[in-house]
Amino acid sequence: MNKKQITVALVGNPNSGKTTLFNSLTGARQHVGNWPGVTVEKKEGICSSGGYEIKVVDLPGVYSLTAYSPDEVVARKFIIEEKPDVVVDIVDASNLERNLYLSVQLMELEAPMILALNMMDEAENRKYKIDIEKLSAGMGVAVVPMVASKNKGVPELLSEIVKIAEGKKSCSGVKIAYGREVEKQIEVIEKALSEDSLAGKYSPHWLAIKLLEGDEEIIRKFEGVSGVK
Ligand SMILES: Nc1nc2c(ncn2[C@@H]2O[C@H](COP(=O)(O)OP(=O)(O)OP(=O)(O)O)[C@@H](O)[C@H]2O)c(=O)[nH]1
Ligand SMILES: [Mg+2]
Repeated sequence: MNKKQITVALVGNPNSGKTTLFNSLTGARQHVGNWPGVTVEKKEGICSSGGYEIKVVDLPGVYSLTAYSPDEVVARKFIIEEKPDVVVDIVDASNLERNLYLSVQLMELEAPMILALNMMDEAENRKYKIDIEKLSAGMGVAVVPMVASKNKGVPELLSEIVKIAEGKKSCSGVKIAYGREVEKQIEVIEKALSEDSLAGKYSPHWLAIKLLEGDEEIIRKFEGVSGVK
């Protein structure tokens, strides 16, 4: 029987536990190389759950999805261009506020995502109390508490991954509002972009935000395209 396939990307801040989770999910079924064109490590592995063969990709650790480092470019390019079925955002629960900055940027990409709230043991040691349901409702995504180094939460995460892949759960998070003035400008740019060929591949809304931010990689993509400078 041919197994159904899902691609899952693991993304998160450096040291949030991505590789620990990757190893726990994929065991020996993994290989390591470099991303095309850059000497940034590329790790891929396979696992199975709920009748699916799940390809897991361990993306480089990043604090944001701007284009300042090859790591950030690799991570966001994979999410935008390869369109993984599920993006697992690994968040260090003992550093929640700093880690959620990347989560918000992922939500902007409108990728189907799950928040893996890792290092719950560390958070508990520090007596942090995190209201999982409130966090999930506020972000508009599933939140799975985990201790990846002890394989805790891994079955629950796999079950959420399968639910999203089967379309049983909405998952791209709440829409970020930037205030009336900025939203107005986003809309103007978005409209101007809607005819552009890049807008087929990237979300026009996201492109508009990046152009307003002065994102150099995105500006370069538009150079030479008439009408947008
Ligand atoms: N206490 C605790 N430690 C963990 C947990 N998950 C991972 N670690 C440890 O945290 C450290 C960093 O984990 P990694 O898996 O290497 O983190 P990473 O996100 O891959 O890091 P980069 O590849 O540098 O971005 C390791 O020493 C892990 O053993 C957890 O849930 N609790
Ligand atoms: Mg790693």
